Amino acid sequence: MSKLEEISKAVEEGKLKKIEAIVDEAIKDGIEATEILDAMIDAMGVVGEQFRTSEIFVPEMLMSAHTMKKGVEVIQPLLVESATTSRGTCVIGTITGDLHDIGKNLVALMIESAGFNVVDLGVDVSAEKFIEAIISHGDCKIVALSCLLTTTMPALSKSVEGIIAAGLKEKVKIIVGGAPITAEYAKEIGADGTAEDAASAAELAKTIVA
Ligand code: B1M
Repeated sequence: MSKLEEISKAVEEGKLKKIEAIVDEAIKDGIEATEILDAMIDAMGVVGEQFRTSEIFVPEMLMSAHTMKKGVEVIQPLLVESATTSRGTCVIGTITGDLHDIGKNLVALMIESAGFNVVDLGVDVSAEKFIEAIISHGDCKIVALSCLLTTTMPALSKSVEGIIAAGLKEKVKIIVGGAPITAEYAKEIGADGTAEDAASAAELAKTIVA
């Protein structure tokens, strides 16, 4: 089995204690951090499918999530390039009712790497909290909202609506994303853009404030 296959298997099986050592070995073998990340993301796709078909349940899904988070911690320094200039602040969070944060954390990491100061509000973030954070960070240029559940898409729409109603559309660009979010939906709810993955979100952040 290749190192990348070992990494995928460890995430799929939630081998929290083993992941650090396997990822370390992969780095020593010269495997790129982005390849390691892709292997872990693919593994989470497998886990999602197993959950959907009731082969596994929430506790197993959670162990895989913890394992992936640990793996990401190991490669994090290799993913983040040190930015020389500050492009302003990006406030980021996962919306009300939604506890998924692995994708949001990757988006935060990549946006930071693109030269933004990132203020991460965590998960289950209300419209009010997003608004407060935008106002309290004078140089806030972007607010990034992550949403992973179809059931929390209405909360995403409400948050965007709230940010616009608070008169903040002139101050910040609103970007939204997460597996169920399409470009059409982002436009429909009044966001300035969306991206499919963390690297594209960072590219979008750079171009949208330029
Ligand atoms: Co949940 N879950 N989960 N879950 N979970 C999904 C999302 C699901 C698709 C699984 C499935 O059924 N196949 C499904 C949603 C179905 C739907 O809505 N259509 C689901 C469900 C149903 C649930 C619960 C309701 C299960 C239950 O309790 N019965 C429950 C809800 C809890 C809640 O949030 N209120 C739940 C709980 C959990 C855990 C807590 C166990 C755990 C999360 C742990 C954590 O995040 N700390 C979990 C996990 C791990 C998953 C899956 C397996 C993996 C998610 C993940 O981390 N992927 C997921 C299945 C799947 O995704 N295939 C699933 C890896 C990550 C890198 O990708 O998050 O997509 P992702 O992020 C990507 C892009 O989406 C994008 O970039 C990221 C990086 O490339 N992106 C953005 C994300 N945010 C962005 C923001 C942007 C731009 C791009 O701009 C701002």
